[in-house]
Amino acid sequence: MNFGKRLIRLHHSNAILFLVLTLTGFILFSTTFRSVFPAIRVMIRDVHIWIGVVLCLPFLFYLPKMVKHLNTLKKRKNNRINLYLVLTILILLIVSGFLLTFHRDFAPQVSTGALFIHDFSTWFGVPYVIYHSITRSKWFKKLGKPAAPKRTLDDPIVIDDHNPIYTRRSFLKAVSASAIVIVFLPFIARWFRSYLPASGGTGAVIGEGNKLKPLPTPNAKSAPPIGGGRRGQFRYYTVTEVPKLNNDNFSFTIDGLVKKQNVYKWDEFVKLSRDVQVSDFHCVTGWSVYDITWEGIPLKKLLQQAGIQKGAKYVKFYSADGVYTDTLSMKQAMMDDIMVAVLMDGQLISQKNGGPVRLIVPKMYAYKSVKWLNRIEVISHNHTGYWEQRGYSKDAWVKS
Ligand SMILES: Nc1nc2c(c(=O)[nH]1)N[C@H]1C(S)=C(S)[C@@H](COP(=O)(O)O)O[C@H]1N2
Ligand SMILES: [Mo]
Repeated sequence: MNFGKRLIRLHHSNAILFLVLTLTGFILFSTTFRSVFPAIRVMIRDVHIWIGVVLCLPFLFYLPKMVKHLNTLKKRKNNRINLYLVLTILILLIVSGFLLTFHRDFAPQVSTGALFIHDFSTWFGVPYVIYHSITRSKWFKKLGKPAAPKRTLDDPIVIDDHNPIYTRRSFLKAVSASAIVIVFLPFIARWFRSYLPASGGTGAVIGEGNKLKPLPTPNAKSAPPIGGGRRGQFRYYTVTEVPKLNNDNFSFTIDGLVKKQNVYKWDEFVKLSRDVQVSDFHCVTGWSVYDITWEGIPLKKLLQQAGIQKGAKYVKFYSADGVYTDTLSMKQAMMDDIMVAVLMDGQLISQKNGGPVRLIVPKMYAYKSVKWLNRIEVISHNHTGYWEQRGYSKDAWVKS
């Protein structure tokens, strides 16, 4: 088989792989899909990674032939630009994909950067590849005809049907490019906005769909936040509908193997004395938020006040969503920086962020940090949390 034919074959197999990568990538990225196939989420991630690896192989075979290929493109500037673009996108995706796969072995800053590059090259690469495959297809080439008859240098330049200012092909190219840009622009804009600093954080108390009274008065260390305000953006995750909490349906229970069981209503709960701490927040999918000032009740304090009974080995956390749970060993639960948090950067934690009350376990990946926390149960036997049941590692420690 000659080089050209092999290149075309390579294109077809790569196009299919790229399509599957785009689909699995979209499922992994989308926050709405978290509740759709939670059981196969880890499998989708592994498929995504392995297809990425498979896509590297033809690329490696191609590299030694690249010089030869470039020579055939000497007179075709557009094709050369296309080649460089595609190779740049591929290299960015492969390197950042590699770093994301093994991000637990690196500092969180590495995955923050890798995730940005992976998203960035996807948001620009996918529309570009779609454009490329449309405008290079036989179907499109047929549409683009008839081409103008070749002019010789002596002919006067006449603009007519055969020689329009824009050929039909370039007109169609412009149309497809604009259509693709129009479809993708809102997504790209939304993704890009998530990296801009949050607006409107002026110390006002926000709760969105949650309606709770009285509102907690922030500690002096919270407003203004001693951490200086968080850096980075949360991706709001939920595996259920977002629960709406108000004075009637809010309760906070501490029970199980404790000496004093307790069920707090909101007005009692806001009276508990709170501490302030600054910590970072890491999701195992690669994003982080840094220097968040949390105000809440240290878990250790709550447990000590309740009094631990003999035989108590684990602490189980429940969410008001009725589905999500996680556990810590008693020793882990006694770490000083675990917090039952009520305020973030001086504001009531918003509904989609897990408010009014969420758990914060700074030293572990955030799947431990149960949102809409409404019950703490001290137990004797281990319980496997929501995401651990679905393939997440039982070891959630973030490497420091
Ligand atoms: N109840 C509940 N808590 C949850 C989750 C969830 O889906 N439901 N997702 C976890 C995961 S994987 C992460 S990364 C963080 C996300 O917190 P955020 O939505 O406030 O960014 O919440 C954790 N706690
Ligand atoms: Mo996460």
